[in-house]
Parts: sequence; structure tokens; C-alpha cells
Amino acid sequence: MHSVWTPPPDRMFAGLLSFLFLTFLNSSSASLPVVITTWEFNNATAKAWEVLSQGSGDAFDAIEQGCSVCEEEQCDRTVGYGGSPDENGETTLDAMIMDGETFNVGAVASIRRIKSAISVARKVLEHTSHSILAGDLATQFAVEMGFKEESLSTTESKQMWTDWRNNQCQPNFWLNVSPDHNSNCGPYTPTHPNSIPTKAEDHFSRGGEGNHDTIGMVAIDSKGHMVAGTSTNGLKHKIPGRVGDSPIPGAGAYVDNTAGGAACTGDGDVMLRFLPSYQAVESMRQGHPPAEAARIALQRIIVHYPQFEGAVVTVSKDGIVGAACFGLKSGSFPFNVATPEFGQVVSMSVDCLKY
Ligand code: SD4
Repeated sequence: MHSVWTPPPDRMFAGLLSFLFLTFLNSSSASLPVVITTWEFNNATAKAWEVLSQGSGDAFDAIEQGCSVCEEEQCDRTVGYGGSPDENGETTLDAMIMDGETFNVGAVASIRRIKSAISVARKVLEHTSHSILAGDLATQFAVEMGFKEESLSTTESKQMWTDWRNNQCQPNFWLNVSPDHNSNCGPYTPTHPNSIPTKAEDHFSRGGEGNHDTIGMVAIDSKGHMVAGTSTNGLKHKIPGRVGDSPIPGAGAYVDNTAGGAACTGDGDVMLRFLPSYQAVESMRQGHPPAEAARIALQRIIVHYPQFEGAVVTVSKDGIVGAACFGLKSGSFPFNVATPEFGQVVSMSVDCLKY
């Protein structure tokens, strides 16, 4: 068990935390290293912090080992094996790692039967000239790199899938098909698309409650080298073959040593159309503070998709952190930060933007 500090529900501490947070957000620089993680994945952030502060100190190792903790713990069942079964009942994984110095990216999309998606992504970065490998052929690559091929299903994920089948395959992500996808399972055939969907109303919630919590992480080592990473099993009941934002550079995460880094969580099908992580990094480059950069990235989405649900975490090259969210049912977005000032993992939260 890692030593993780989480604030007691006591008002004084909550006040102190907000004060620290605001001070931190408004300060012009912070000391390094720094790690920031989407959601409250304390053990994953603690592992990354341990690597940065006491281990190799390497940002790649911090991201890989931090995200791996979530893959092993099946964080919220939305990271790693045994979660988000697709329409065939299979769990597939998306993951990415990006180097803020070289802009090199390694990613796997819809990888099958391999648990350690983030580690395979790192192998893509380190042992190939490509950026993204997908599906069964990504599995083949992983096996060649020494990873074990095994089922990602669990009793729980099989039950989730059975319940969904027994509920006439509701909810699902189909549109303009016959038989009516709102009350029937497939197979489907296409019908004339009366109107091409542009606003994806309630798109994300179609996957049902709890369809969130991808891990996205950005780390800066003590020399200012930045690395970002993501790992997810995507959305519950996704159509097999679906790839979300997480393995797409600029969408799920983006990082540039000369500006900053960002990582996203939420409705990936919508987010990847706007490259919010890239947008946030570019806003930081133009001088916007990290929290504002996160807000700008989301505002670009919500003017078109007011039903959107998602969040962004940001960190400038100087180690100042920020975050923003929109549309989350809870009204706020928890995330983790570790810095030398805090000396450990701190859980923070930001209220979601109002439309
Ligand atoms: C996806 N963005 O695959 C991921 C899901 C997610 O928080 O982030 N959930 O669309």
C-alpha cells in the first residue's frame, strides 16, 4: 500500500486544501517534479510520484508504472481487463504514451487479449517507427515483444454483458439501422440516414452510468522532461472495433516540453473531433494559465455538443496545474496531483463549467 494522503472530510482541511490549490494554480512557477492524473486514482499517482521522487526519476517510467497500477487494479473497471465489455462481450484496450521532447508517440488501439496496454504502447514508441498499432495485429506485436496473451474477460464482465443482452442490448451506440436499435439487438442493416447526427445528444450516457474514468497522466521530471500517457477500456457496450480518444495524440493526451501537457477523460467519440489536449497545450503556449487552457479546450467542444461530458487536466512546463470539466453528473471533477510542495499525492477537485 502506498502512502497516499487524502483530505479528511473536515471543513478546516477542505478549506486549507482549496487555499493550497488556489495558491498553486495562481503561482507563476512550481518546483519539479510534478505529476497530475485524471480522477482520484491515488495508488496510480502515488506510484508515478514514487518513481519521480525516489525511483529512476524518469518521466517515462513514472507514466508507465503509474498507469500500470490502474491496469492491474482495474481502476473503476474503466481501465484494464474485465471492464467495458463490447457488444461481443470482449474487453479491448486503448493506451498511449507521448514524449514531450521528441513528440514521439507509442499507442495501441483496441488491443485484444493483452493486459498491459500502456507497456505495449511504450514498446511501440521505443521499438518501432510507427505511432499507433491496432486490434489483433497490435496483439501480435505485443506477443513478439514478450507480453502474455490471455483473456481480458472476468466473471463480472461476462455478467455485465449478459445483463445487457437480456435488456435487448440497451443502451447501445447504433444509429439509422434496422431493426430499431432502441429496442432490438443486432445484427443490423443500415437504413437511410434521415438526418446525419451532428450533436450526439446524450451520446455518452448511452453507454450507461459509470462510463467514465479513463486514466490520463502527465509527468514532469526534475529536469523538465515531460511525458503524457493514457489507458482505458473505453465505453461499455461499444461496437467492436471502436477506438476512442485515448490513443490519439492531441485527443487523449498531448505534451510538449516547451509549453506543457494535457490529458482528457470523457466522451472520446466527441473529444477526438476537437483535439482538446492539443488545444490546451497550445493555449498554454500562448500564455494562458493551465486552468484557463483546460477551460478553453472544453469550450471549443461544448458550443457544438452541449450534452458533452468530459474533463481535462493540464500542467504547464513550469509545473503549474489546472483542470476543467463539463457535464459530469457529479458537477465536479476529482483529480490527483503530486509536487515537492505537497510531498505526496493530493486529491483535488474542480467544479464543472456551466454552459
Ligand atoms: C473513451 N475517453 O474511450 C474514453 C473514456 C473515458 O472517462 O475517458 N472515460 O472514450
